[in-house]
Amino acid sequence: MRFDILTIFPQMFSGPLSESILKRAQQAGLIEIVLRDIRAYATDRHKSTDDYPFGGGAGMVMKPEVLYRALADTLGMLAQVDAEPERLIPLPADHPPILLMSPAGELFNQRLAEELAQHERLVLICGHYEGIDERFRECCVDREISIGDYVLTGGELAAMVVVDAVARLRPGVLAADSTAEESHSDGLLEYPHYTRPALWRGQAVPPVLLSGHHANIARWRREQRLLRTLRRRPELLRQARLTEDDLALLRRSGWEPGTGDVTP
Ligand code: 6GU
Repeated sequence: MRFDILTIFPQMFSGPLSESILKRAQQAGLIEIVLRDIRAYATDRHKSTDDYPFGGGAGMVMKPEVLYRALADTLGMLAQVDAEPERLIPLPADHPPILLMSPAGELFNQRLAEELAQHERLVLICGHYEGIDERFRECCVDREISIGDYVLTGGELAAMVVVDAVARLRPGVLAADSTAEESHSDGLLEYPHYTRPALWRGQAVPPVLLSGHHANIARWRREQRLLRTLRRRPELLRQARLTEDDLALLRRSGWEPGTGDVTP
């Protein structure tokens, strides 16, 4: 899978994407991350990527032609775009999804990560300043994505979050099956984990985990996931895939289906 990242700060990506699992995935040829410096596509001698907003107001706006040329090069159509500077050249019908990282976008979650991981290529554009020129967004952006309800200084950290969450879902990037029971994979939070020693500073591991009884362990873990989700993120239960046994346990624990809240 290939990720094309358009940014005015390509150096921000060198750390997070070149360590650990993402490093190994790139070395193994499972993912490819191509950084493109938007500033290289500026058309004036000051290499400006932003300008004042029409109508006034605070902040700056990213210039449409600079973004358009950076995207055109990503899609192999820069020569065509530069040959006709007065006209919008339509993007190829089969272009990869073009994602704009923006706090005004749809909320990123595990479901969207799974959907994006189905594609062989994604283009991520890191927004900056007050935003990007609306005409570029209209012609060229398929989807706007936010990673949470807070404001970052730019889309770079958000793009890294999306690349990480999507890349780890690609076949071969993680050990087989390790994404099956994790938090959010089926709408529930994860069960608690323990490792040696069995008694640590007077704190024992739950005995069932030492019992070797696989069915009991599986049932205990399922219950822990349900109870944790109920206590921490009850609103997730409304979307989770629950069995009759799950529902019975949740009701015994004070869950009121529909409200997503716990009765004290
Ligand atoms: Cl994608 N960009 C910015 N600037 N802030 C954000 C965000 C993105 N997602 C959450 N906050």
